[in-house]
Amino acid sequence: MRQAELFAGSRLDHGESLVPGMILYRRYFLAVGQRALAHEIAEVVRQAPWFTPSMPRSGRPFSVKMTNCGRYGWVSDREGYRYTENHPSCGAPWPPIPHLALQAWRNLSDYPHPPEACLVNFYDQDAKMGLHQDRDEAEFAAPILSISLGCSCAFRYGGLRRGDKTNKLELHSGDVLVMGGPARLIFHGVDRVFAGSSDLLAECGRINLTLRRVTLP
Ligand code: MD3
Ligand code: FE
Repeated sequence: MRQAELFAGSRLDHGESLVPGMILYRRYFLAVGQRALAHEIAEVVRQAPWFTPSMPRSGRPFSVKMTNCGRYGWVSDREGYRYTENHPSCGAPWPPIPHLALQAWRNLSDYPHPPEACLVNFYDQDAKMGLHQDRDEAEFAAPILSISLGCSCAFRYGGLRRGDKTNKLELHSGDVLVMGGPARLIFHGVDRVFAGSSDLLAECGRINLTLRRVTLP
């Protein structure tokens, strides 16, 4: 399919910088692109089933379930947070990153190397994600690119310190958020999901993909 049917605009006419380093591309994935990406993710989940991460030490489960694709996948359990090359329950290598997600990275990231990990988070209507930083990667010069699909959510972001003032933003299906440069290490989380706000996904809820560079190039 031609890019024009899948993606909106180019970065020049489309992106909106919210804070330095953080650019929001509203509805970057058009309806056809969202459906095609949702199908690619269904194939990822077939090869790498959802698992429930849990907190280091306490073992308390996350409300979000997840899987990964790419060379590395992020996992969390009593032993801590880390990137692995294999699925935590079946031991298989992670499936490849969906083609459309790689295209979004090439179009929007301005980083000259491919991403090595793509976390796939699934939120049901009660799931949320507490305020955190993503700092388990060795490479901080690469941005993190997030793609939202399905139900909308209330996303929260702050500054480089946990106590910094935070802002709220609604993320909708097809939105792409690029967090690079001075925004790469800001605190962020998901306060809530708006049940019934989309019927893109068969399972009612929200999927978020985050594409990341893990190692130094
Ligand atoms: C800001 N995911 O997977 S995406 C995560 O909606 C994560 O599932 C959320 O936080 C989600 O780690 C938020 C937007 C996002 C992703 C990565 C970031 C914002 C970010 C990295 C740095 C700063
Ligand atoms: Fe995060």
